[in-house]
Amino acid sequence: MEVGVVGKPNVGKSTLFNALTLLDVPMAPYPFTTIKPNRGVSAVRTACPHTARGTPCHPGNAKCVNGVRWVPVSLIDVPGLVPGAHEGKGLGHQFLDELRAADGYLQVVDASGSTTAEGEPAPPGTIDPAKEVEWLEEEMVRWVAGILGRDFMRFARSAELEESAPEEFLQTRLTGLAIGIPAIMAALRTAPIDRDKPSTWTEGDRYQLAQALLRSARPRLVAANKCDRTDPARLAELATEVTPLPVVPTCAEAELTLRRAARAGLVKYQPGDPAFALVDAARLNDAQRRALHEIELIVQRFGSTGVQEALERMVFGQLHQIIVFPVEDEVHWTDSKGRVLPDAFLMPAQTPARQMAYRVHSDLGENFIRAIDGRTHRALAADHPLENGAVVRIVARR
Ligand SMILES: Nc1nc2c(ncn2[C@@H]2O[C@H](COP(=O)(O)OP(=O)(O)OP(=O)(O)O)[C@@H](O)[C@H]2O)c(=O)[nH]1
Ligand SMILES: [Mg+2]
Repeated sequence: MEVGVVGKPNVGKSTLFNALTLLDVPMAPYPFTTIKPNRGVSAVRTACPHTARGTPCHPGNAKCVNGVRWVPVSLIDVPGLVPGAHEGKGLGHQFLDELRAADGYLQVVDASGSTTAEGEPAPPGTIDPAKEVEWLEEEMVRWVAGILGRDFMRFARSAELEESAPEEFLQTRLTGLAIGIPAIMAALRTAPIDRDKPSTWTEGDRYQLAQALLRSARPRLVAANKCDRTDPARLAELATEVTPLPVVPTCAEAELTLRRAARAGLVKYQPGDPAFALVDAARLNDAQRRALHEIELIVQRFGSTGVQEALERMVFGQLHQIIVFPVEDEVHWTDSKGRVLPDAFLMPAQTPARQMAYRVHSDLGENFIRAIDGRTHRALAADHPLENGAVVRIVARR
């Protein structure tokens, strides 16, 4: 699972990325600060099942803090995309290619409207963030339509000669994007084309197909960043204007400061918390005290900095992921070494039990006999769809 942090230059992508990963990639108030993609790991929260049992857990891959499990999610922060990126402007091709493997896009916009399309500063409220959302979709659609359209007639004719199914033809043309057959079938239904005659698909048809494919296979969420400098009425309008995309107001700068202050032991704060507390006010200098007071006002106004919420709405709401806890002993919820709930994995909602077994280990998938639900102790068949928070033992042939 990888989420791409995307948008035009200078909107706060790297600040949001640093806040979410606690890495330290360059950030600055001018465009093209990021010149090559940054990869890092963040985490989303879920209630740890250990709390229901009253026994402590022994987390391996996903730490547990006060009954909250933090499950890893990969992030990629790319350099700012500028108009014409799909034609290679501002190295757009290269950066878009880095996004091929991302499962969804968190688009950061400057909600305060003070950054131009090229990332230059502008007076607040003069640039429309809704247009930015529209524009990025168009760039991405043109990029995918461009991949599809390369040497199109030759490929289309040979697909017709070989009588390839249109979904397979499309999947092969877009291999690097790893789009599944169901999404391709859904896209094919939206375009008024002769499905079996790709040679008759016009440039417009290919654009429409690319748009439908991106919409279904690469969900987006808008982080309305710099919300600290944005009129609340404008935030509400933005949410209406970009419907059906969800919009989460964020203050990446505040989140980064809080996470770093928490790491330094200056404040008590867990990402996503609606408040924070000073550990020892006497240790702070005046500038730190003022900065934290400003952040307190932002957090009070919005309920949080919005950054953790944006990632979680992306992962759970847009990408429909659930968290599953594989165990080797369904009674004690332990692995072979007696560790309670050692792992927590993200997977698509309704993942069949056998598919989950493959995720844990390919041998477990291949030799799958049945799964056992750790709560009800019932046997689950290979195709049983798993639910969020499931504790599951896989029984496999040895
Ligand atoms: N007021 C305010 N400023 C922010 C916020 N988030 C980021 N910034 C500032 O916006 C500027 C740009 O931040 P970056 O994180 O470098 O932006 P970017 O989108 O990664 O920029 P490029 O890499 O150049 O595309 C910096 O001066 C940040 O401090 C925020 O929530 N509020
Ligand atoms: Mg950057």
